[in-house]
This record gives sequence, structure tokens and C-alpha cells, in this order.
Amino acid sequence: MAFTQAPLPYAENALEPYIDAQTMNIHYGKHHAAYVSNLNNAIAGTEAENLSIEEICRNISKYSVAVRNNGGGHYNHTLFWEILAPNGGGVPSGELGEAINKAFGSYDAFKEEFSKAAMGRFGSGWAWLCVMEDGSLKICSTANQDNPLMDIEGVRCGTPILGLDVWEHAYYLKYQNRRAEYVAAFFNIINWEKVAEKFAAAKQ
Ligand code: MN3
Repeated sequence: MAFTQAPLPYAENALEPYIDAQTMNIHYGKHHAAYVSNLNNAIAGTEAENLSIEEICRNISKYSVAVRNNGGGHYNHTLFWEILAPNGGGVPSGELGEAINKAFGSYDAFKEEFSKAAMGRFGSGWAWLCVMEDGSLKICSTANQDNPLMDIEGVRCGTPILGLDVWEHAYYLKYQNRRAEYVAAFFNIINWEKVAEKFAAAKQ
């Protein structure tokens, strides 16, 4: 079975003014689409065609660089579209809110540490909030299209439940070199209900 892109769960202009429609159009329609197409080409005729994208990522050390880059690209962008929402933002409540307070001290302290991870990633990559095996939360960052599921020393962290794309293609049209403004804007469009669902699933 070839991998396909799930439809965007909102219109391309729905995240404005935080992420502009043209960026969404190119990011989803060209960048993510290319990762999917290149991934399908890279695994054509191999056993990986029968695996989930999570299974491929968890065993990525067995695969080619093309599978690592494009498989990571597909997994990462699928998660990214899911955890964004118009009218998102606010402060997470319930078990997720408690876990954030426990791990980081407060929502504001979480926001600061996550922003540091996003700003500290030199060049292209991602910032992540991950669930560890004991159910606790940790922030990390990966280069290129790597992600915390990947079985690579220095990359593997936990199960990602929130991710921020800090490749220039994610923000350059609107923010140019001002990554800090893009990172600050991100917190207004986080779909915390979806992140809480992922948190609950990751703890099982
Ligand atoms: Mn991207």
C-alpha cells in the first residue's frame, strides 16, 4: 500500500494570520506531497510497503537515507497538520496540563523551553514535546526530517505528541528571517485537544 496524505483538517487560510494561506498551500501541497511521493518510490517493492509509517520510523536504522528523509518528512508533517487548529492555543488542562506543570513547572516555563528548542535548532529541523516510557514529558529537537521515534543515537527520545516545523519553508514567505515571531505565533494555533488525545494514546 502506497502512503497518501490525509486531507488537511481545515482550509489553507484557516490559520491566518499566524500561518498564511500561500505557505500552507505550498507546504502541504508541494513539500509534504513530495516527501510522500519520494517515500513511496524509495520503498516500492520492499516489505516496508506493508508497514505503518510509525513502524518504519522506529526501525529507521535499517533503511536508506531516502527512507529516513522522506519517511520522516511524511510522519512529521502528518503530525504537524493534526496538532494545529484555527482558534487553537490557550493553556492545556486535564492530565496533559498537569503533566506539563510537573515536567516544566508551569505552562509559561514549558513555552519558554519549547521556544528555546525551536530557536536553538541550527538550520532545518523540528522541536518536539515527547512522552517518555514512564509517562513524563520531555522537549527535544531534531535536525532535517528526523523525529524522536527514530532508533538513532541522539535522535530517539520518546513518542512525539506536539511538533513544530522550523524549516524555512514553513515560515519564510510571511516571516522571512524572523523565526522567533513564527515560533511565538505557533502557540496561538496549537490544538491542545488533539495533543491531549495523543498524550493519552502514548501512555497506554
Ligand atoms: Mn515542512
